[in-house]
Formats: sequence, C-alpha cells, structure tokens
Amino acid sequence: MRPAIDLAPATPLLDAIDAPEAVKALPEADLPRLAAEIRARMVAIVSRTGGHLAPSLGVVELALALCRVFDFPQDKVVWDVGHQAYAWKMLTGRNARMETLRRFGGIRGFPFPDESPYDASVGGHAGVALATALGFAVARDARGGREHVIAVVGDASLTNGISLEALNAVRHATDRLILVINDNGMSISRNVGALARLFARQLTGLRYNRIRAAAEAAGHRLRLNRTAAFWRGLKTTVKTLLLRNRSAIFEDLGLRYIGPIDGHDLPALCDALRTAAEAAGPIALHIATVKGKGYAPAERNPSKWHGVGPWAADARKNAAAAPPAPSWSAACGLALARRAQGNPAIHAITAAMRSGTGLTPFFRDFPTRAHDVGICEGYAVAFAAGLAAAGLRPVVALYSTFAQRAVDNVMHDVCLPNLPVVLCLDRAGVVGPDGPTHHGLYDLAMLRALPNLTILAPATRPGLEAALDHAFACPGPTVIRYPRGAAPEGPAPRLPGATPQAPIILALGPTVFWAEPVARALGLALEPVERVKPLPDILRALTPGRPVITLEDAAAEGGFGSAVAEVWPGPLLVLGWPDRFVPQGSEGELRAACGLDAHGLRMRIAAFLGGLPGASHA
Ligand SMILES: Cc1ncc(C[n+]2csc(CCOP(=O)(O)OP(=O)(O)O)c2C)c(N)n1
Repeated sequence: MRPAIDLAPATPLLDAIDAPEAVKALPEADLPRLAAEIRARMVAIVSRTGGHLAPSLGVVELALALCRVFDFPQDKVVWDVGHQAYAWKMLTGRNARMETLRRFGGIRGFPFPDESPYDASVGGHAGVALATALGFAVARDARGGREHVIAVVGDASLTNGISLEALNAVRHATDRLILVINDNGMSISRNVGALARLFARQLTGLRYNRIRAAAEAAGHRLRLNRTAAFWRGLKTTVKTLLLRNRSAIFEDLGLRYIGPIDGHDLPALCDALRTAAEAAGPIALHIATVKGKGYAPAERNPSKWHGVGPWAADARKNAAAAPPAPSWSAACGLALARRAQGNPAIHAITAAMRSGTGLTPFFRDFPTRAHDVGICEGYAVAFAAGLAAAGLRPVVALYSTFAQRAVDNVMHDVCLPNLPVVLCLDRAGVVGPDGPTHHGLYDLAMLRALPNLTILAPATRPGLEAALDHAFACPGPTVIRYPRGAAPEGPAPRLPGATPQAPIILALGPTVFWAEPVARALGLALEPVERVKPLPDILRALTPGRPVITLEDAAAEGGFGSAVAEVWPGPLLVLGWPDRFVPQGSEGELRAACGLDAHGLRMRIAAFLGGLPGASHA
C-alpha cells in the first residue's frame, strides 16, 4: 500500500535555502528537519513528474553534509550518473523550479553545468565521475589551486571499467581527491560481482554499529546517565576507531580508507568529510546508505522505485492515455525466452538492466544461461564474443545510449571475427523525460560503417519476432533496434502511391506510424523499412528520379537516410533528429520542437516537393 502523499508539504526551512551557504548558516539542530522537508518535497514532486526517487532519497544527508563542509561552487562535486542529485539541486538554488523536473524546458533529471554553476559536469552515464574528478584535481594541481574535488560514486557504478581505470590512476595523478562511495548494496537491481561481495562484507562488519551496540550495552550495565555529553564523547571514540578501519583494496591502490560510515548520520558524515578534506593523499570515504530512505514503499522495494513514472492521482489520469500494448522491451524478453526454450545455445546478457530490457522472464526460466555483468557494456559485448566463438548464441540487450560504451567491442571483438552475436538495442530513439544523456539517437551513425554487421529496425511486435529469427539464423552479428514504449501489433501501413513516380516515404521501423497520416494527407507512397544494413531491396526497385523521403527515429546525420543518400541518385529528403542534442520532454513535445510531428513533417515534405523542378505535388 502506498501511503497518502502530501502534494504540497510545508517546507519553511528549505524555502529559505537559496545556496549551500544558507545550509552552513543553519543551526545543527535544524538539519534533521531540513532533511525531512527535502524528502517530503522530493516525494511530492516525483509523484507528479516521475524520476529517480530511491537513489535521490538515499543521499539527502550526504548533500547536506557536503554543503556544510565544503565551499561550492569553488569546490567541485561530481555525482556519478547524477540521478541521485535531486537534493543537491534543491540546495543549490533550484528548489523553486523543481516542479518542472524532467519536463520540457524544466530542471533536468541529471546534473548539467549549463543549468547551474554548482553542477561540475554532465551526469547520466555511469562510471565517469572519478575520472572527471581526477581531471578537475590534476588541473587544479597544475595551476596551484587549493579547492577540493569530490567524486560521489555508487557501489554499482564503482564496478564499471572506467571507474576502475580511474582508481588505478588516482595515486599517480594527485595528492588531493575525495572519493565518496555511496554504498546501498543496490544497482537498479541488487548489485552483482566480487566488489559487491567485498562491500557487503565490509558493511556486515560495520564496526560503528558493533561498537555502538557494545557501548550501549555497557552503558546499560553501568546504569550510566546518557547525557548529550556522554553520547558526544561516545561518538568521538567510535569515530576515532572508525577512521582507523582498513580496506586493503583501497589502501593497496594508494587511497586512504574511511568507513564504513552510516550515511544518514549527519554529524558523523560531516566529521568524516572534514577528516577527508584535511587528509594528506587521496581518500576513499565509504558510506552506507539506504536506497529509498524515508519513503516506506521505496525502502521496501528500491528496485521498483529506482526510476518511476508519475503515480499521483492527477498525474496518473494524464498518463492513462498511453496505449495498453506490451512494451518493446517486454516483447523482446518474452520472444527471447520462447526461443531459448528450444535452443540451449541461447544465452542472454544484461549490463545491470535486467528488468529495463525485459529480461526478467529469461533470468527466471534460464538462470544458468542469463548473465548480469553489472554496469559494464564493453565487457558484456566482449564476453558475448567469447561465448559466440565457443559455439553459443549470445544475445546482449542494452539501451542504445549505453551501448555507445561498447562500440569498439562491437567492431573489434564481434564484427571483425564475424561472430553471431545478437545485440538488442532497446530505447533506440528519443526516450522522453530522461533527456539528451539517454536518447538513443546515435547507434545507427556509430554502427552503420562496421563490416559484417546486419542492422534491423522492426516496425511492429511481429516484425521484432521476425528480426530475432533472422538474427539467430544469421552466421554473423546482428543489431536489432527498437524504441521505448509500446510495440504496435501491426500491420505496418504501406501506401502504394498514385503512380510509380509518386514521391515515396521510406520510414524506418515504427516511424512508419508517424508517416502514415502525413503520407495520406499529401497523397504520397509509403513503404515501411525494417533493415538499414544491408539496405533494403526496395531502393533498387524504385523508378529512377523518383523523389524519396526517408524518416527515422535516430540522428539524421549518419543514419538510415545517410545510407540512402550514399546510393540514391534522385531527389532525397532525409528526416530524422537534428544535429544538436535533443532536450528532455514528452515524445510529442520533442517531435513538435524538431519538426517531426505530423505538422512539421507535412510542412517539410511539402516544402521539399514544392522545390523540385517541375513540382506539382504538395
Ligand atoms: C553506462 C550506463 N549504463 C547503465 C546505466 C543505467 N543505470 C542508471 S543508475 C544505475 C545503477 C546505479 O547504481 P549505483 O551506482 O550503485 O547508484 P544507486 O542508484 O544505487 O544510487 C544503472 C545501471 C547508466 N546510467 N549508465
């Protein structure tokens, strides 16, 4: 049961915070109330906008402690992924605009330096914070600066290759850097791998709790009067012991280690951050937090509440317009599980996105053939190459935007040896409120040049089934791209056009449904295209000189339309997402802003046809 939400909680302390300095000025006794106000407001806002609630609820005290101890924006904090930065945004001058979170033109769901000087770098993709922070630190050292640089990295993002490469570099790069490891034991699902086990061991041995429990018991036995002074003294003792804790792995890498520390104990956090700030040498501060802290449903099920759609009654009413068809992700996951039933060679790989990519049924039915490799897309593809070389039929399901991490592995490990790896690229196209870090617009441009690769873009759910059959029958690698949202049952519309010379729209994948009303209105031919590489046969069959319009849910530069331009000598209009980063917003808002809604398409196609020599269409 979800508790009733106060959609307009009173937040008098928070309302008065316009910058981190104001947090510093508050009496310490007010901070727990400020934390509670932040959480109440965060829940109220996300219930209407959707967003990354559980990660953000977990670091409220950390955001407050950073404001208390450091001087921003001179000091820099780099949030890994950045999905946990809502409290940070509220405390750094953006609280009044937080209702616009993730909306078109509103506050972004991730840190962006163009939104605030308090956001040191762009967030969105996991694993880069420590490397970027090192860049800030080395630049500071080079100019003789004194500011602090802090990277906040989740336990799952720390297992990413780039994080580990940065860890390998820290000691040689700088003497002054603070790595805060925000350990909640969770990726989106439970964190996986040896590092996760190592962290879990450290947390189960959380000395703080043991020492406090022991001291409390002793206090009871001695009938000590537990005054505030007693507890302060006890805390100091505990902290001193804490700071002496050791972690071989970090210390062997040349970082001092502090922790694990209760990440919801503000005084302890502030003390630890102050210690870290004064340390000689780089330092890893390991904090234990509860994902979803303070909102019971999110604490109970942090996976479900990692990223959520709006759930407030008024917001749900608006969302009810969404079509009831199953999502592309679910359709793909079920189709894979069905094929795996009859083919023991099929293995599925996810990079920490089991549920997002629809693989939950596969993991349930074939646990020994399902692999969650953590947030390691490059590894996932290279691992798949090994499986394929050994005779198996691996499928790697990645979001298009995160697959960008693995382009070299697709080229070097899969395409070059021509291995039968199937890459399912989910969220290929605009994704809506997550915005430019998450839109899947560049896969075609990045992958189209790779030899041996087949690239498919089904228009419908049955088209996806056919694409998977084709991929499993193919001796080489195949990419199948499909967008976020509901998979149409089909059939894909096809319009013949009045004559063989009639202008024709070649619409890639589900954009055939965008094109249909436009083609009808303008009296054009329409042909669904479900393959980008090799290009479909229809191009060879077109009457020479026929005006062709291509349409795709991908960057126009380097995608399907560009491929057509390489071979089609006749008049051509390429329609896709423009050569600039597409912001956040609903699909409808973004299509309208970029001339890809019905009106924009109609105007642009009419203008193109009107400009052709001897034009009679439009
Ligand atoms: C390269 C990349 N792959 C996948 C994701 C999707 N993703 C977003 S958050 C997340 C889990 C992050 O876990 P952790 O770093 O522990 O932070 P937490 O959410 O637990 O605070 C994943 C897999 C991503 N943002 N970037």
